[in-house]
Amino acid sequence: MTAPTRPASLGEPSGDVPYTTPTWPAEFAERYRAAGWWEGVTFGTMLRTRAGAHPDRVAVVDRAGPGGARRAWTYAELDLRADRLAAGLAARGIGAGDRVVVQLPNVAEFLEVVFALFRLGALPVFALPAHRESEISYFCSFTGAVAYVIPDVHGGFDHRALATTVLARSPELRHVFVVGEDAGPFEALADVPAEPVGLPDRDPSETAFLQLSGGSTGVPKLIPRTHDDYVYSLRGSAEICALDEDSVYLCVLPAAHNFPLSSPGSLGTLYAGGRVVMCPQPAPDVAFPLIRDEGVTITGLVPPLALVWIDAAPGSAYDLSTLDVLLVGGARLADEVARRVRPALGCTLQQVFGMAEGLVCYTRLDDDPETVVTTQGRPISPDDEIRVVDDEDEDLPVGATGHLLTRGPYTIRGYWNAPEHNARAFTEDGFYRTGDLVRLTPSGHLVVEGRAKDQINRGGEKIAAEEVENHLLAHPSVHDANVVAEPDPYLGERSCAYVIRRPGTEEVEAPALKRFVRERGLAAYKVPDRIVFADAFPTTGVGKISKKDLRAGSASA
Ligand code: OOB
Repeated sequence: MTAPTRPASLGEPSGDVPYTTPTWPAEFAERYRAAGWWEGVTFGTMLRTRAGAHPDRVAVVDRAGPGGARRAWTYAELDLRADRLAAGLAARGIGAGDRVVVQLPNVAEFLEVVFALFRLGALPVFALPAHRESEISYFCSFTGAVAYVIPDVHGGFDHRALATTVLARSPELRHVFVVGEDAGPFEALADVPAEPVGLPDRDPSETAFLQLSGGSTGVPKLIPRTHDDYVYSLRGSAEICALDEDSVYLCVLPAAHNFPLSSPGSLGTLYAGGRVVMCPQPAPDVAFPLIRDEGVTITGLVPPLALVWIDAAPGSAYDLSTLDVLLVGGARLADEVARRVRPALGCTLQQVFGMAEGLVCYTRLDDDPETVVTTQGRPISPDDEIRVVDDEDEDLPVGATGHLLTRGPYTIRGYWNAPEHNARAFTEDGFYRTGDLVRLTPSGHLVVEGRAKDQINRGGEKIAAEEVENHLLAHPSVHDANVVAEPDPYLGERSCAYVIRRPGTEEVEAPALKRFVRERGLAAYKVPDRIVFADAFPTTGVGKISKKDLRAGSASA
């Protein structure tokens, strides 16, 4: 167990939540260093080195200037902005080990903020723009966050109002910083930067940030990633996706998610010295002109968006010919859709099967076309250990479908501050139980066949059934609730809540129940797509509720 260290000059961490960060046993850490996977490079140094090598190349472009104007920051500018923001944050008492919830859309400031925090040794906690009071209050209180970074308004939603509510519920939260034109009652991020102060480089083995797990439990788990492990995954991803200084990556998915962040994502692109273009919305009429105008070479999408782009591209007026590679992942891509990528978009498909906990698999650019459309790739690292096991943790032969367990140089050994959950989510010898059902092909590629975890994968957005069930159960007219996945032609899966009403209470209907859940401050994508009222739930032989039967639609009404 290690706790982040901080220079004495910065004073004591302001959050006093005791926490534990399980890490790699010494013999593994030594092995990963000796093999050259962990190079001892921090995010701070990574950016500084690139800025030194080519200060005038553009690092990040967005359309978030006044009236949607284009902004472009060079590597030297991004580097200086990170230093200046770090200095301003330090002057406000934010320092190493502090947690800062970052909830920003796809704007250049996202990178400025995270690199400033990396340089301070403060830990970004990556929230998604869709998160609301329920999620954000939990992140703030669970991590003891001292600051929360938001846009003013995004997608018509006023994040300042959300921050006001969150602030009232989060005793440790002292600062709200707002990106945008109107900070309201809070401080504008633009007013924070100050003359750079000489900050010592961080220890590359310490936790750099907390990423969110898709989760299958009542509350999301937080994933501690170190500079060493994450920078390695960036390097591996950049190599596999053939990124170089001429690469232009379009960040379409929410920037904080692990896929657009690191597979190869914005950070992998900066690792390679390329250019990140922040895309404010995934719709073709927004993304396609950006591809044409910025000469985008590579991007990443979840399967439902890939389908929308495939349908929109053939008749489109926009020249997409610069696009070399489309990564698709986050949820299973149907083979038939995979086959349509090149004919429609004129680019190479790369499937990616990854998880914020670590392991990322890619099909390779030189894999034969059949492998690319029918598998979800193979791991980044020769030191990624893959086991496919049965229900008793016994290894299965190649080709058999079973539970995927994994361990390696960029897969965590435990969630942040969750010892009890860790005992279930990891084997005694440190393999992460992914909850995915996979089989291995003789070539070592993985095929994702299903899922054993209690989760709904709604087009790449993960919903923990238990989290939604708890919100439903809070309604006075609900006796019991079970949330399961059901097939959806566009999303792959959507959520269906089976609900037993409480006898003798007012008879609640589906729209009111959905509204109830939404008003409890749950992100909209977690609100059940469908609610079915039942008199009883199917049970297994031992009397447990059978979600398998519910998925098959057998509740008695
Ligand atoms: C990515 O990360 P998370 O943490 O949101 O979700 C991880 C889970 C996996 O355990 C698996 O259940 C599912 O998402 N998943 C896929 C998949 N890619 C992810 N299931 C089937 N096929 C795929 N290609 O989703 C993520 C992180 C980094 C890169 C890409 C995706």
